[in-house]
Amino acid sequence: MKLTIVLPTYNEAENLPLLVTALMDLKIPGIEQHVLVVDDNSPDGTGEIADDLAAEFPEWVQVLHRETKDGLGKAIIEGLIVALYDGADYVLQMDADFSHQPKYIPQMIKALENCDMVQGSRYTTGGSVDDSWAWWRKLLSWFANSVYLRAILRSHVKDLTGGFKLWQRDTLIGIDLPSIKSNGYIFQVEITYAALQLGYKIVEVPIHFPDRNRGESKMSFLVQYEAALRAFQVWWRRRNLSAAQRATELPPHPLKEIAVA
Ligand SMILES: Nc1nc2c(ncn2[C@@H]2O[C@H](COP(=O)(O)OP(=O)(O)OP(=O)(O)O)[C@@H](O)[C@H]2O)c(=O)[nH]1
Ligand SMILES: [Mg+2]
Repeated sequence: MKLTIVLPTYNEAENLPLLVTALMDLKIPGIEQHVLVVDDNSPDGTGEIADDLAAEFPEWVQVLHRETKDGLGKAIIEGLIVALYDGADYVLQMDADFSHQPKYIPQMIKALENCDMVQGSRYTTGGSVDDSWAWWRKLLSWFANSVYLRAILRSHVKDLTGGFKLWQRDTLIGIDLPSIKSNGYIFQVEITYAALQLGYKIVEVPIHFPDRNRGESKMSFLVQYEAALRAFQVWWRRRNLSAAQRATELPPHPLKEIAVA
C-alpha cells in the first residue's frame, strides 16, 4: 500500500528535517511511504530545506512550492490532490511541528482497515493536550470541539478542528476536494463534516497533543473566534449532502509547478 504524508509548512525550518527523519524511521510493514511537503514560500528557508531533503531522498520526499501564503486549507487541498495523482492508496495530513506525533501513525493505519477516515483525536477517551495549557484554555478547546461544533453539526466526531487525519483514497475522491472552500482552521471542520455528510465512516484514535517546541506559533484568538463563527457557514453549505453526491473522479490537477529533485 502506498501512503503519502502531506506536510503543510510555513516556517518549519527547524522541525522539517527532524520530522522527515522520524517519519522515514517508522518503516511500517506493508506500507510504501512517501512525504509531500507543501511549502508556501516560507521566509525562513523551509522550502530550500525541503528541496535538499528531496535531493537526498528522491524516492521518499517530494516538494510542492506555492508562491504565497494563502491559507492552510488551500495548501492541504493541493497536497491531497497531488497525492491522489501520484497514486496514493492512503493519504495522511499532519502538522509539521511535532504536535502530531509520528508514533501514532501505525495505529492509525490499523484503524483505517475498518473505516474511511481516521482522526487522530485529542478529545476521544485517552486523548489529551499539552500539560502546560491553562485549565481555561483546555476547557475552551474541549468545549469548542466536543460540545459547540458537535452540536451545530450533529457530529459524533469529538475533535472536529484536528488536523491529524488519515484518509482512504476513495474517501478523498468522493469528497470533491475543490468544493471545500474554507481556509484556515475551519477547513479541518469542513472537510470532516463533508465526509460525514457523504456517509463515510470516521474512527477516532486517541492522541496526546504536545505544543510545538521549535518555531513560532501561528495560532491566535482571532483565528479561533473566526472559526467558531464560520461553523454555521459550514453547516449551511453542507447540510443537505448525502452519499448519493459522492464524487467519482479525480479533481483537476492543481499544479503549476512541482519540484522533484
Ligand atoms: N503551507 C502552509 N502551511 C501552513 C500555513 N499555516 C500553517 N501552516 C503549517 O500547518 C501546520 C499547522 O500549523 P499550526 O499548528 O496551525 O500553527 P501553530 O502555529 O503550530 O499553532 P499552534 O500549534 O496552536 O501553536 C504547521 O505545519 C504549519 O507550518 C500556511 O498558510 N501554508
Ligand atoms: Mg501547531
